Amino acid sequence: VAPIRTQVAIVGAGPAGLVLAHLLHLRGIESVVLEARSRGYLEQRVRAGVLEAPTVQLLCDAGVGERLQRESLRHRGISLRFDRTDHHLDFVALTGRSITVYGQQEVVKDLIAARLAAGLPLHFEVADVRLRGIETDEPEVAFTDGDGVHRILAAPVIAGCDGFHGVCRPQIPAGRLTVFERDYPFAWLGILAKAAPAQEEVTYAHSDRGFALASMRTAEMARLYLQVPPDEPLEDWPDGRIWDELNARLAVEGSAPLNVGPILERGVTTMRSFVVEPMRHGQLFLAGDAAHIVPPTGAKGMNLAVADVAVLAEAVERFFATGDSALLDGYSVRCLRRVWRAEHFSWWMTSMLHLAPGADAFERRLQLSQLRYVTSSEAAATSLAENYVGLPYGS
Ligand code: FAS
Ligand code: PHB
Repeated sequence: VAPIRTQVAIVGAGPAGLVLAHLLHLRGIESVVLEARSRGYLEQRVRAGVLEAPTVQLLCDAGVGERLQRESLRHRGISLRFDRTDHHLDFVALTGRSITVYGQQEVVKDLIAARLAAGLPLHFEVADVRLRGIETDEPEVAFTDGDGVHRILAAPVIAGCDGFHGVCRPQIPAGRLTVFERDYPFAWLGILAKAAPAQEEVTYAHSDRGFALASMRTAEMARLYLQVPPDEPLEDWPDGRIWDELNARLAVEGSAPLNVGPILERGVTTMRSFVVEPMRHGQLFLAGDAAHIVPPTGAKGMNLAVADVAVLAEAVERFFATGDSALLDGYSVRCLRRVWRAEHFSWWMTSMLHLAPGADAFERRLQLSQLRYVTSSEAAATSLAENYVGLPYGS
């Protein structure tokens, strides 16, 4: 079968791959997206929930923010709970910007719909993806399509948007990458429940029983998380125990108990900080989780993926328009500035809010001092706020 030829081969149809494909299309650059899973799987997978202001701006400017504008929840800030008290941080008052709650799968749905409506190539359920010649000017992606046909996709630029467990990063010779990694001695047990959120805004709780997070997807759908030991078996957590523990950790003076409802989805997410440098090898450019992972405490994961591909789309456009590869050559360094800012912020929020097993009294006092400081000093609160709402691109 003759090779498919395009300008950019995109492996992975998560937020990184789909936003990249759309941004390239707006710039008149052709791409082909290869995705291992089915459309149905992608559109129901519950993951990130909070969009930074720059992410919302980018999606709206790119013409894929219409349903987001209509259906998302716009929040002024977040709450931190500790010392049995609720402390609200008003990001709008502190930074002039707000945050948006809109499930990652909703963003994915909107982008898939836009891609298919434009009749642009997006192959689901591909298998055996293998990169060839990434160190040459004519790299290729070999794969088996959804009908089991072996295909070759030839493109001068390959975008590895296939997530942490993808195949692109591992195809870079080990000696050419530096890995920075930190594992955490806890994980998050997350549930999606058909129950009205009991809090107005996203609420993080630091308690002597451990961390909890009360978020939401809609006015009828709550999204809640509990800190648990790493690889905690789900069967140790029947519904009743989940709700009791969430209530115990989130309770503060005068707070209402959570509304209980059927749990529609549950899972344990490992906590990890991870970055590879550089985010590029030859004509392969890594973006999103394929290149970096943050613990979800700072709600940065999906937002970083979008920020990476905003840089990559501009660099690719310059390359095909003028043959000038300067922006492509600067892609990794430019992305890593924002990546490391988000890595630090996510590590900092995680360290401040979680009760690490074996943490001694000194560490616990430091945590409480930090929590009291960020909720009493305008300077400290502004620092948290500007990182949470999202620093401007390129800062
Ligand atoms: P993704 O992993 O989203 O997308 C990669 C895509 O590539 C997938 O669709 C995958 O099927 C595909 N793929 C993989 N291998 C392939 C192959 N060989 N061939 C073709 N396709 C292939 N972030 C937050 O901010 N808040 C959260 O609460 C949060 N919760 C999370 C919960 C879980 C369980 C996980 C795993 C992640 C969570 N994240 C969260 C982080 C998450 O949102 C990521 O940051 C975001 O999905 C990154 O987007 P992508 O880089 O596109 O990677
Ligand atoms: C979510 O709503 O899924 C969510 C919110 C805030 C986080 C992580 C996840 O820090």
